[in-house]
Amino acid sequence: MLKNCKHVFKLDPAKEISEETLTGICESQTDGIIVGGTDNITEDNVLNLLSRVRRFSVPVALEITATDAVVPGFDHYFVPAVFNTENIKWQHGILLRALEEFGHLLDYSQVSLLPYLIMNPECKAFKKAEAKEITLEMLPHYVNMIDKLYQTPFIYIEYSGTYGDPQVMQIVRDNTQTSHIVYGGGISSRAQAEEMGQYADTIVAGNIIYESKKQAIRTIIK
Ligand code: 1GP
Repeated sequence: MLKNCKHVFKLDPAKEISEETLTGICESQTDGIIVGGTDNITEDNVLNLLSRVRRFSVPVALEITATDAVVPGFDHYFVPAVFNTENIKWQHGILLRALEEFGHLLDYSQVSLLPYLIMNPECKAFKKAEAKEITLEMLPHYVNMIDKLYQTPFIYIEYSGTYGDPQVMQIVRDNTQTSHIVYGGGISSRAQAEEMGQYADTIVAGNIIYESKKQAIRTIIK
């Protein structure tokens, strides 16, 4: 999943969502759903959301942020790894501990690493991951490290909660050869979706779902 998605919605298991909104989101023209969030992710709320989304035919992936809330039955699993942190725990430390515990149960064909550059210093994920601000001068080096040295399938430019800087996305695009670029943060209109969609292979809309279903659906681009 994601490689063939121009637009995905991110649903947060810790947030309430009405049946009407969920139905509108799942029956929309979006290419997929990612279930993921930063705080209060539990096995119960993930399972509950999965069973509600599974009534529809839209593909659904889990972004694993809590190792005790991994639930079978998703189409794919993403393991986030923050690359602009100096605390290795947030890049691969937690992942290694999870592999130690659950590695024997994993089907690696269903799991992808999702390398993040967190660009919004105000967002929860930035603080939680002890992320470090990336200057425009340093940005190409981060992108080259991920795209050309680690050669990861994805690179996720995260502005969670705020709309990002198109200049940043232009630099990311210009320096990426093979990694699939994902953009997320503050998309609440068609114009923003189209603008970020010029640089990113996939755009992610999250918060807007909980503000206005109608506006959320307008962010879908093909
Ligand atoms: C969050 O990138 C996603 O991880 C989407 O961001 O919630 O700001 O739309 P928003």
